[in-house]
Amino acid sequence: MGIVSPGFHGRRRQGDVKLPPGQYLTDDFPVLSAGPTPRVGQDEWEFVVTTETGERHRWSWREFLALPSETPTVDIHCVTKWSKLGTTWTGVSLDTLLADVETTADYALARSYGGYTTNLPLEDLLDGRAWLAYRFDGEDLHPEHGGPVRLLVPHLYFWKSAKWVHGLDLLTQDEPGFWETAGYHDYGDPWLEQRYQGD
Ligand SMILES: Nc1nc2c(c(=O)[nH]1)N[C@H]1C(S)=C(S)[C@@H](COP(=O)(O)O)O[C@H]1N2
Ligand SMILES: [Mo]
Repeated sequence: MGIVSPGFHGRRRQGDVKLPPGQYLTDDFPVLSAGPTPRVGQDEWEFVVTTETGERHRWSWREFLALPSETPTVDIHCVTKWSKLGTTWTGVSLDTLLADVETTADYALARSYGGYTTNLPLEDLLDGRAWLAYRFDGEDLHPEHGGPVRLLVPHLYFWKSAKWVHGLDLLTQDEPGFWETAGYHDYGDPWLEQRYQGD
């Protein structure tokens, strides 16, 4: 015991960590919400995808939980400059949810209970890059962190990961959401430091 081979890929040491530009590490899990925390019970929660033709696909909590889940471990990066590494979630991949949704849309607008919205290209929700997460660190997702269900899109700044997510509008034209309308970047790639419009 005690010998770690050079190829060991377990817990990353501080010196090995590559953070996006301008970010610092935190072990805390800060809460960032633009308004009060909506209390959405699992029984009333539903997820609704509305396509560009107005077709609606909906999942109740029960139907949602019956879908195959994944347990991704990912790094998250907030535009206020904290990053948290190796966070583990349980959720349903958007690939799974959108598998039978027919669409030619290029954009998505996520809608949350409470009115928050955020936009992203539809392709950024696909190919194993986005989940509807309902557990964090082995426990039901806490309401402050978006429970019962939040969007998790770790390759973009964390404002794109809509808490208390209620649905997705699939759109043929990009439509800015809450923070994007307020001057934040339309796409928000942390590695390109796309914090604000014009970055
Ligand atoms: N519905 C909703 N989702 C949201 C927000 C919000 O205010 N409302 N804030 C965003 C921002 S700016 C960040 S950094 C993360 C924060 O998630 P956390 O509170 O779980 O850390 O949620 C994002 N999703
Ligand atoms: Mo944020």
